[in-house]
This record gives sequence, C-alpha cells and structure tokens, in this order.
Amino acid sequence: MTKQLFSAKFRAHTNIALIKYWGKRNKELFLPVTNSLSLTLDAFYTDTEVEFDTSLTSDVFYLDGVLQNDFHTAKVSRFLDLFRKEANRPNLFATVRSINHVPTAAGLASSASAFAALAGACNLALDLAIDTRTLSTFARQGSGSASRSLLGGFVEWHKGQGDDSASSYAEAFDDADWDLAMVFVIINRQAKKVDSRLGMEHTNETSPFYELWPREVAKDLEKIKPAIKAHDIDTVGTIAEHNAMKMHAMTIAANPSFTYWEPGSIEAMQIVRQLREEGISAYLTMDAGPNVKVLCRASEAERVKAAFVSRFGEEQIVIAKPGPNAYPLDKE
Ligand code: 2P0
Repeated sequence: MTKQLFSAKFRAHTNIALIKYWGKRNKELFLPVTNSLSLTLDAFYTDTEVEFDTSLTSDVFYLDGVLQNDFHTAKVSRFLDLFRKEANRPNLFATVRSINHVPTAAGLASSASAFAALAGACNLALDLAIDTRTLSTFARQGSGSASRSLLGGFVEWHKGQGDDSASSYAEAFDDADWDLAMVFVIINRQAKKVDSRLGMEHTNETSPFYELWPREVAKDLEKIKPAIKAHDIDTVGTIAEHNAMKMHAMTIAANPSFTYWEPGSIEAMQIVRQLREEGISAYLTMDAGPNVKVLCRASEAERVKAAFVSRFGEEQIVIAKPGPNAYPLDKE
C-alpha cells in the first residue's frame, strides 16, 4: 500500500502569566484550581512540524534537531493520542520536529509554546477544523500554560467547572496594543532544578498558605482586568508583582521548603525597585525558574534593559513586545 502523509507546521509564542496558574484540581485532565491571565510575547516561540505517516509504527520526536528518548517521546505520543482520537485514526503515527526559540526549561515557558504549536499543527495536518477555544482545551492537556499560547495579547484561561474538560479553555481578554514591553533578565539558561509540575503539586499538598491562594487569585483578577482595559501599567504591574510574590512565598512555606530564586534573581529584583525609585514604571514577575521578567513601557524598555546590562551582560537581557496568535507556517 502506498504511504499517505498528512503534515503541517505551526508557530506559537510563549506567554508569561501576570496572574499565575499554580495547582491542578484534576491532574489527568490538567484542570486548574484557579483562572489565570497572561501576556503572549513575541521574542520566544516554538516552530513545530508534524507529519502523520501511514507507514510509521510509532511516533518519532526531534527537538532542536535531536532525536528524543522514549520518556520525552511518550509525552508527545500521549498528546498526539488526543488528535488521533478526534480523527478516528488510532494507528496513525507521526514524526514531530520542534524547534524551540526559547531557552528550554529555564523558566521561560517552553512547554507553553511547544504544546500550543503542536496542537495547531495537528489540527491543520489532520484537517480537523477544531475551533480555537476547543483547541485550547487540547493544548492544556500537554501543559496547562499551553492553553494560553494559542492566543496573542492578554489571555485568560478559565478554570471551568468540575471535571468538565470543555469548560476549561483560554480566550483572548484584550489586545496588548499599547505602550507595553516585558524585559527578560536571563539569570540562568540551565534546566530548572524543580520541575514546575512537581513544584506546583508539592506546594499544593504541603504549603499551609495554599488555602489562601484561590481567594487571592480571584481578588487579583478582579482588580487587574479593569486596569488592563484602562492601559494603567502601574496598577497592572503592582498586582502582577504581588501575585508572583504570593506564589513564590507559597513555595518557601512548602515542606520541605524550596524556591526558584537564585542570588542573581534577588539582585535583579533590587534593580527593579531602584528603577521605580527613579520614576520608571517597572514591575517584576517570576515563574518556575530563576529568571526575572520586568513589565514596563515599550518606550522605556531600552532604559530598563540598560539598568541590567552592567550586572548581567548584554546577551542575558531580551526585550519582548506583545505577541500574536499562533499561526501556520509554510513547510520547508
Ligand atoms: C503559569 N507556570 O501560569 C505558571 C506560573 C509557572 C509559574 O504554568 O504541569 O508547565 O505542564 O500544566 O504549564 C508552568 O507550568 O505545568 C506554569 P503543567 P506548566 O505560567
């Protein structure tokens, strides 16, 4: 029988949460404890090509040109299963080639752009015509934050109800078409020590402060949404910074305690506070890694960058602007 190929290529950008996702109520379906709200950014993205091939007997996964082991391939295969099921083709395997334009696993959300790009590519390759809202529920099941990377600008991921997968989707909250940037201070490009999935689970199970988290997130969301609509960077930044600090405080209070912060992270935080004392609107957020991201005005981003360059080096500081929806690419 002649083999048949169904292929497509997609690009998705990373996103950084201003109101964080930190805990699942259903681990199998990646259903979160709270809503979260992010900004998609242009500087970091993943390009993924998927080629379903009727002659293959198992999936094959290349990341940045390197053939991946069984452990990493199994994660991709479980994700491809969602699309095989949708297409009613349980035995149609694929070669996945993914290029990360993101320092992988350094707290720069590579899994978000990776699973969003793969979801987009599978949908197109198999001609499934899944709408973006539903596709975000698929992306979510690769990595929670991937649900938000299908969309550009400010994005809200709704926690949904009970065990209803369809109710936990991401949607555009607002475009970010104003004087806004995020400056990335890359403290460490190495893979993080505590994987975010394990870190959030451990925090959820052992931190006495976790029970406060859902209420804090609800309050922060209520306050940040009108501030985003009003383009009020100081209110947006103040709420986002406090939300991140509350997340990191929970990890310190976990038992055993842990933190994603490194000495360089704390130095970067001090520089952010110094910038504010100088009258610059600069607010930090941090994720499951040591890197510090600074929300600021695009018109002041070069000045913000300059404040970090002498301590961390030019190549460690990246200015990002709001990024677009995920989109298809021409195949090579
Ligand atoms: C976020 N993070 O909202 C939060 C804040 C990190 C800190 O989503 O287990 O890789 O794959 O759903 O999405 C990183 O966690 O976790 C993350 P899984 P994910 O961006």
